[in-house]
Amino acid sequence: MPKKVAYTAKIEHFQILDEKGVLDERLAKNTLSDEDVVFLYEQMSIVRHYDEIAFKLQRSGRMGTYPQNKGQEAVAAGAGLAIRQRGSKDWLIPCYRENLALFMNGLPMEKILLHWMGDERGNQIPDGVNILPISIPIGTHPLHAAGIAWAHKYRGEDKIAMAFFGDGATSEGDCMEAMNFAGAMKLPCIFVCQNNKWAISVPSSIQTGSETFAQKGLAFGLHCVQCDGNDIFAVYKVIKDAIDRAIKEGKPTLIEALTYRLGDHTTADDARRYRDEKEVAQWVKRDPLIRTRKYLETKGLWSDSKQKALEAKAKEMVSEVVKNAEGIEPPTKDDIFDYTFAVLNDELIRQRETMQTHSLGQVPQQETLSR
Ligand SMILES: Cc1ncc(C[n+]2csc(CCOP(=O)(O)OP(=O)(O)O)c2C)c(N)n1
Ligand SMILES: [Mg+2]
Repeated sequence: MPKKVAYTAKIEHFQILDEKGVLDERLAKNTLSDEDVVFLYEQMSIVRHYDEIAFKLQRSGRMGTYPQNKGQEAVAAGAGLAIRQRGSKDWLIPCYRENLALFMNGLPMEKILLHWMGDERGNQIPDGVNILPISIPIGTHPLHAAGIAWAHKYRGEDKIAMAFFGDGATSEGDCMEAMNFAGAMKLPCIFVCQNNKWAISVPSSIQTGSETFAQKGLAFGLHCVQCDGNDIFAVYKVIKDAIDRAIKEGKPTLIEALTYRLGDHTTADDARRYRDEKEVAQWVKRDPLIRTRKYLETKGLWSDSKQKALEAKAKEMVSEVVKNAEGIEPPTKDDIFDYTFAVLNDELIRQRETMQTHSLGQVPQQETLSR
C-alpha cells in the first residue's frame, strides 16, 4: 500500500462590512477608524470620477485606450491606506486596476492619464515614490515584486513589496514562479489577486480548476486568504495582517480579493457581447461606494450636503489633472534616449545625433536611411 501524505487546508474568507452597509463589530476591531472610512469614501469617489472622465477622454479621441477601475476601488483603497500609514515606504508593483492605491502613496494623478495618452512621461515615477510603472504584460510583474522583496530581506529593511494582478494573471507561469520564489526564500512579499470575475471575455469560472484563486499559493508555502474585495474593512484587515506576517515572520501572503469589473475590460472592449447584464446588475448592488456611504450615513457621518461638496471637489480636482496632463510641454528630442539606458551605445548615439539634425516631420535623406 502506498503511504499517504496528509495535506489539508482551509481558506479563510473575510467580510466585515456587508452589502447593506452593516458592520461586523467584532471583526472590525482594530481596523478602520471613522476618519479612515470618511477619507477612503472620499478617495474612492474622487477616483470613480477620474475613471469616468478618463473614459470620456478616450471616447472623445483625447486618449488612446483606458481600463476602468470602476467597481474595484475598495481593493486599492484598503491596500493603499495600509501602505500609506507605514509612510509609503513599501514598494507597490501594480497592474492597471488599482489607481487609487498609487495616488494615495504619492503618484501624481496626471501620470496615469499620460500613460494612457501614450506619453512615456506617464511612466516616469517621481524620485522617492516607491511605485513601479503599471504593467500591461499580464502576470510578469509579480516577479519584480519578489525581487524587490528579496532585496529588502537581504538588506534587513523594514519594508515589504506588494504586487497587484488579476485572476487571469494567475494562469501565467511568471506569476507562479514569483510566488514559488517568495515562498521558498521567505520574502516580505504580498500578492494581491483582484478576482474581478473576468479576464477580458474569459470568466474566472473557467480560468482555473482550483476552487479558489487564493489556494494557488498553498503549494508554494504562502499564507493564503480570501476577502470581500468590495469591503474596505476586510481588505484593510487582510492587508494589515499580511504586512505583519511579512515583517515579523518573513512569510509571504496571497490575497484573493473577490470583486467585480463593472466596466468593459478596456475602452477597446464591449462586454455586452459576452456578459449577462443580469450578472452586472447583481454586482452594481455590491458597489463598494454605495455600501461605504450607507455605513457612513447610518453612523451619522455623511449627509447630502457633504456628498454635494465632495462631488464638486472631485470635479474641480480631476479637471485640473486633465488640464495638466493635456497641457504638458511637448517631449524634447532627447526624451526618448534619456530614460532607458544609463549609457548609450554607438548606434543610439548616432540616432540621437540624427534626431537633432532632423525636425520631427522631416523625411530623412536616402543616405541616412541606408546607413
Ligand atoms: C503576457 C500577456 N498576455 C496576454 C495579454 C493580453 N491581455 C490583456 S488583459 C488580459 C486579461 C487579464 O485578466 P486579469 O488578469 O483577470 O486582469 P483584469 O483585466 O481582469 O483586471 C489579457 C489576456 C497581455 N497583456 N499580456
Ligand atoms: Mg480579471
